[in-house]
Amino acid sequence: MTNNKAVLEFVEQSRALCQPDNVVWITGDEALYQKLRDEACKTGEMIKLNEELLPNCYLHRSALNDVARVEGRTFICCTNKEDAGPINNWMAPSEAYQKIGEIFKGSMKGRTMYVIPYSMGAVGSEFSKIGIEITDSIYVVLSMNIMTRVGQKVLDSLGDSADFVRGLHSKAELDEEKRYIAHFPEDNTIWSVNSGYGGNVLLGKKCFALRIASYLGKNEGWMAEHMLILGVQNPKGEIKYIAAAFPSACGKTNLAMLIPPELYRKKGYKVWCVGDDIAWIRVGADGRLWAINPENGFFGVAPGTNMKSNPNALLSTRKNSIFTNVVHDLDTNTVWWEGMDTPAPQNAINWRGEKWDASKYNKADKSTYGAHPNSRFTAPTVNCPCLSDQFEAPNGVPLSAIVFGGRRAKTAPLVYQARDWNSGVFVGSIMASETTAAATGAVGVVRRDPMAMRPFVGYNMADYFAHWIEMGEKITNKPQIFNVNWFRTDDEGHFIWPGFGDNLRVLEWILDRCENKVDAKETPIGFVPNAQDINIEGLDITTDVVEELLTVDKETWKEEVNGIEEFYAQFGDRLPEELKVKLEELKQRLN
Ligand code: OXD
Ligand code: MN
Repeated sequence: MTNNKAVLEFVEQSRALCQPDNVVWITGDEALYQKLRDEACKTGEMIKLNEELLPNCYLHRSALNDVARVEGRTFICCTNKEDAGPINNWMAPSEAYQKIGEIFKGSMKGRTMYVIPYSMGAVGSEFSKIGIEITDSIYVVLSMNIMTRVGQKVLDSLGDSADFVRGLHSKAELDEEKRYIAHFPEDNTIWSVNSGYGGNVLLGKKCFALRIASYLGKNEGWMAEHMLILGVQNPKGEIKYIAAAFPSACGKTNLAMLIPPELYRKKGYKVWCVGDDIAWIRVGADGRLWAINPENGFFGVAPGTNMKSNPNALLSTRKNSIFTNVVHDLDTNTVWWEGMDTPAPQNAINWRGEKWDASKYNKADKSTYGAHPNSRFTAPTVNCPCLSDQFEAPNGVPLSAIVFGGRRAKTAPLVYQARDWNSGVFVGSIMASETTAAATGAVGVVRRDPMAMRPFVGYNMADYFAHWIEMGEKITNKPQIFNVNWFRTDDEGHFIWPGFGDNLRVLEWILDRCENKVDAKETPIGFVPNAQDINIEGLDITTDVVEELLTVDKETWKEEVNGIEEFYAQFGDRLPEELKVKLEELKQRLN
């Protein structure tokens, strides 16, 4: 396995603390994975699905109280409370090690402890980083093998370096009251206990690739972002890359795997997916920004995924995948979820593991759902029909544009471009998403979610804004920054823009702007398209409707400014001067 002293020490310390019956190293050996799958099926932890229809696919059910990320129990444990900032929960490292250490003590008695060496990013690339996750969950071992690059090759690449992220996870008793997801950025360490939910326990993902990595990026001069990466290929065969940040439930996976509208397909447009959730971004030797997707799989929300909304995502899950908390169709031994474009199964088990009667389904009553609304699939990226051939490129892909977005019924236009880098940072910092009751048009609560990183910045959010501004000074060949809003509604609360594949029409304008091929109109918040420059050929909407989608209403934005001021106030003096200036400038333009 390895002679790396730091790794052996970490494994030994974890063994002494958690007291497992035995220790198994995950070397990448397929026979071992198969043994673990068989064992998980024997204990009921997983169910093997129909080998012909879903080869090497498994169904897993989590504990009923353990179905989502737990932001309230997620902590940044750095020495000074101020360094965690006003958005994060904070615990002193000594207190956290003591308190959570007590919970880990003996938590693996009677169980096996698995040691998973994994790489975020292609093994051996300069962009990549290594982690060791220790866990008592076979589900975690098998899911990490889908989501990251795992095994002996990672240990070989690490050599005798101590530069790896130490992740310790135990399901313990899955006790909600004792559930902690603790990050120690100063020690390159993550402790996760009493959960089995992916976002809390697949430590390479949110914990490492965003929270710890954002802290590393701040210190090392790069960025870890909650962004998809896609490539748009034009009819000339040129591919331009875009990274985009959206809060949950705003269609990141759908955009990353977009299928161009027929009109565009005929012309020769293609969209290639590099990643659907996380981007690690650096300044290249050419002064441009280069991005990799550090993951090796998709951890997607199942409900709503179907052959119309996102065929590429659905097709990605047809082999070597794990489904969590979806409906089990007993007749075919396959899976189903709400929003699947096939009839609900008659003989089925719901996510809770109970017999499920599809005829009682009522959208308003969650207790009648077959699949949990946050049920998931874990699928290898290689399965994705539109995976970019640059997915494994060690240095990633060059970014032409960065796109922010949220769900706003009224405020934000379909698309606008920031004036310059710092204006773009301002646009990202004021990102927000609304909970809208679309049917009545009622505007819900606005949650500020800067750069879609609210739950994922491993340090003070104000310092994170400052880091974005510092990065701008280093990028000599800057990408343009945009904001999109696919979710504008009419007075009856219906979405005006068709969305999905037709979002390519907006990406086309974005890329044209990056190359100065198209004019724009100046507004108080930035540049919006001239309505005739958004291609609506073949759509059921008129230029007037596009005009409406692009309006920037001053009164609405004055109200928005109040919300921004309130949000900014919590950062006090730590908020970068540059952003205060941008806010003042916006206020002046609105008056
Ligand atoms: C999320 C996810 O919660 O990607 O953002 O799972
Ligand atoms: Mn995400």
